[in-house]
Amino acid sequence: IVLPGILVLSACGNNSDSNTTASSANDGIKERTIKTGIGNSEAHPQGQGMNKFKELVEEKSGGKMKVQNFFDATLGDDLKMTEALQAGTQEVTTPSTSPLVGMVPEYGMLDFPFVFNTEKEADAILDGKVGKQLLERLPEQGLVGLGYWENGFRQLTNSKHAVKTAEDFKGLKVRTMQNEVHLDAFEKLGANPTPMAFSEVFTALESGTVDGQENPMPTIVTQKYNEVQSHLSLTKHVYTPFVFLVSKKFWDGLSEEEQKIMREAAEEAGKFQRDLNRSENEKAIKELEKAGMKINEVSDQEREKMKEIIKPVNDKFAEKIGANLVDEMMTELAKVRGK
Ligand code: TK8
Repeated sequence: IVLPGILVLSACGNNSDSNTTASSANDGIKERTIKTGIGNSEAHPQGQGMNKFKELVEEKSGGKMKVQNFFDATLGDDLKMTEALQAGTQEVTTPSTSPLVGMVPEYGMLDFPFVFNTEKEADAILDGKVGKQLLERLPEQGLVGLGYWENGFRQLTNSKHAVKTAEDFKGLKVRTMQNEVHLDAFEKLGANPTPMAFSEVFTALESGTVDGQENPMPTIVTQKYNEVQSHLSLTKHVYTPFVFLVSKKFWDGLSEEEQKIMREAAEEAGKFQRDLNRSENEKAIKELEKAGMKINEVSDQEREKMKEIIKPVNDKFAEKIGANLVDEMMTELAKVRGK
């Protein structure tokens, strides 16, 4: 009676021993707290997406993995939070790719104005081979990318006049993201660009440090830029994404099961976030019109002119970034367009 008992016990001991020593990365789900931060408000589709991520991680981990969301850049702006991920003092952030070009220069190709015409085109590139290659540049920077969420097509607001033609950009002081491509493109159009972190934008508009800014509709409406901006021009000049980032230091300590939970939650919440973001566009325009903003469309012909003016900027950076990857993006885009 005693012998079999001992055998069973020692077998158990051996098993759990080899589990913890040989590969602790495989032993289930631990109690963890995941601190996330974003620049936008909780009401923004990005904030709603983070709430969805929290819900999914907590559900999939049976409540063991807890997500703590911080909004409104309370943990810092995109660049600062990304650096905190590298240092391992914050676990997750979903910044715009644009301010990350100092870490991954290749992300600059997503900043080329007038490259994507539709969200479908953006999805095809970001979820396809090109987007994946860009994610592969992240681990050497201490970051793990779990895919792309949507910031969206950027539109221009300002306090001076309606921007209907390429000439109308002349002399406008415009806040841009901290990104060389955006800076050069606005300069080429004759505007006076000032790069600035996101959390400083409202005050800069209010004080008149800058005349205008550019962001997708959900941001314009949730940041209440209409309180300090009279004109909204639907320039749709560039599509910029968010990238879902995890600290590599944190990621490497997770078990396979925990990594799977994070991956699935980021992806599912991302689908939810993109849908929500897209449904907000029309609503936001109506709301801002009601709030008294003067809104104008920009004709395709004028957008074409703007594109021509900016072309040398795209060409210059394509060479800097690596023409091969840019060519691959253009070839993929042509396929999506059926050309
Ligand atoms: C939020 C930013 C913002 C971006 C910008 O952290 O800076 O204008 O569009 O949404 O990523």
